[in-house]
Amino acid sequence: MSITVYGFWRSIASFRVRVALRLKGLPFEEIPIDILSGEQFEPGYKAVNAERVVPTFIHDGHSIFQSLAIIEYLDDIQPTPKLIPGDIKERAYARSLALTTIADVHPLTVPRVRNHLATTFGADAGAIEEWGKHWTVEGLATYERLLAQRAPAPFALGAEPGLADICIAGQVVGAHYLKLELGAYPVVSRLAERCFAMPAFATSHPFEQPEYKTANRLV
Ligand SMILES: N[C@@H](CCC(=O)N[C@@H](CS)C(=O)NCC(=O)O)C(=O)O
Repeated sequence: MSITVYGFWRSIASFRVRVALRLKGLPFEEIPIDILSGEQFEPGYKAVNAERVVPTFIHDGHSIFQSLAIIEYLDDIQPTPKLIPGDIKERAYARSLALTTIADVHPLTVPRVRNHLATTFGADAGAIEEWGKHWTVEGLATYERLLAQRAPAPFALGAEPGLADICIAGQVVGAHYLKLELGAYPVVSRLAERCFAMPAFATSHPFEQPEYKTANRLV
């Protein structure tokens, strides 16, 4: 089986896919697309992913985009360990926790939004950073409220990490970029610590990617 991921070291959506692949023990090659310098808009990449975002996942020549769709596909082609529960109520809960960041929070902080704030509304670097902090904190606070209603045991849905944990850990990665204090989100923090104690999560963290280590940059 051949797996290629077009991704970027800093991309939280790419992080989600890297973790899922590593939890499943599936080897892959990652091709970097620098979304900060605009490589996602180049014609060559448009042919790979017409949405012009990362990640794009290629399995034996078949292309899939959107991290949630990719992780669901991975659960289909490699059923163990299962990242999405079989029980329909649990599955819906896992997807709900996942979509909190995938659909509601993370899209507010991506480069195309930050660039639009600068070019259309004249936001300077400080204002854009505040914007990112605001939505990242909103995401953490939302997860803290949600996890207060059903405590992780020890992961969001039970004994093993899955889709929901991957997404919550990604939200915490956003906090790491912005050097946010996590003390106000103890349940989220403990869950993230549990996740990042696992090699699949730790080695997928943006700060562990070779491009980050060489460039040593945050933006
Ligand atoms: N919902 C998508 C998010 C895709 C996305 O927005 N990716 C970001 C990086 S995390 C990107 O490529 N942004 C490019 C841009 O904003 O121009 C997923 O989960 O895969």
